[in-house]
Amino acid sequence: MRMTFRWFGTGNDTISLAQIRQIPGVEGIVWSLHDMPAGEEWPMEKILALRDEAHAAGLNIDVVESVNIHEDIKLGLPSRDVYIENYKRTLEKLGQVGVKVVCYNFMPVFDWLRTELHKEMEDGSTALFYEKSRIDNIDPFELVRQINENSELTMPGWEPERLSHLTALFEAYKDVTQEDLWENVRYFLDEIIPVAARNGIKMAIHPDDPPWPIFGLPRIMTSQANFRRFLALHDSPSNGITLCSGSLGANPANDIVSMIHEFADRIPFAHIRNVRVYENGDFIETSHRTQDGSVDIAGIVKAYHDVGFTGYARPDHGRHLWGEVCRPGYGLYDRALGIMYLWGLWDAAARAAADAKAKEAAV
Ligand code: DNO
Repeated sequence: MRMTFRWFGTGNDTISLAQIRQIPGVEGIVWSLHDMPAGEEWPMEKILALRDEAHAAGLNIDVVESVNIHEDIKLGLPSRDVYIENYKRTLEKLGQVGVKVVCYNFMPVFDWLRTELHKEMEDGSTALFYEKSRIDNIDPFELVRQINENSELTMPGWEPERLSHLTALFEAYKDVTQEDLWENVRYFLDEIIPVAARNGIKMAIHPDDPPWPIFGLPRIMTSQANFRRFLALHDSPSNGITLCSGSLGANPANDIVSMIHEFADRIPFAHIRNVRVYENGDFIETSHRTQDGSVDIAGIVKAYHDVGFTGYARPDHGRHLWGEVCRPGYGLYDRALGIMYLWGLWDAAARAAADAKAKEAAV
């Protein structure tokens, strides 16, 4: 397991590279060019500048999250080919600077979705919260207005620029079914995966968050069966998944340990976090500790150890602690605590395996 930490860039993040460097066992940042609109080719100068900055701080740039997919690709419009060509050029450049994994998602219109960014918990910390009945009953335009009003730094995927075309987007998706989305993702993979493979890159699709359709928009990356179908669309090590325990964990029917065992060699990137799921379908993002939420983080880390996971991992969203002002879900403190918990579980699993081996050898 190679530990990384998501970083939004100088001037765009409250956390410095020097701080990240001091978290035990972190070897790289998970980065993106956050000012590049989806569909545009990334300029090499910007990629090189980011690389030099990270390397000067002693951190690698092996993982990109995300190179976003233009809506025309998800919609399957004829104009998609231009955006797919741009995507290929970007992948070639990323391959040249040594990027190994590119995370992306195929969610129509919205990326991740929450109803509250600072829900107060019993201990006084705050966390990201999803209230199911509110989503079921709210007009998406009103939700976007509220989110943008209350957030100092926008959430990734919720940039005002992207959401300014909301009306047109809803109209465009009106007749798009889940099967259409499957067909459109297949078309994208057929074009992209050979280029990724040639450039030493593993593509890693992120699950939909939450893993069910919202506002009548189709969502397909939601379950073990659907990931199986997705991986079969293009049977190449470069066609992989970002296994996000928090996104998938919002649906208690998802068995993440089973997914790790089934998809082991197709998981180049793991997002590890916990959520507490309530009976009414609400969920809140808790600390990483197993007992604090509904997701078996201890079982998940052990499963990664058992399958010999050598991919990249990062702690995912944390709570906001100790008065920290930061991007929603992306503070320093709780994610650093999360990393130490993940290492603790990993090291314990490694020790148990070594002890068992020694015992066997002694018999
Ligand atoms: C939220 C993130 C997502 C993720 C994208 C991947 O915090 O996990 O925004 O980066 O869905 O493309």
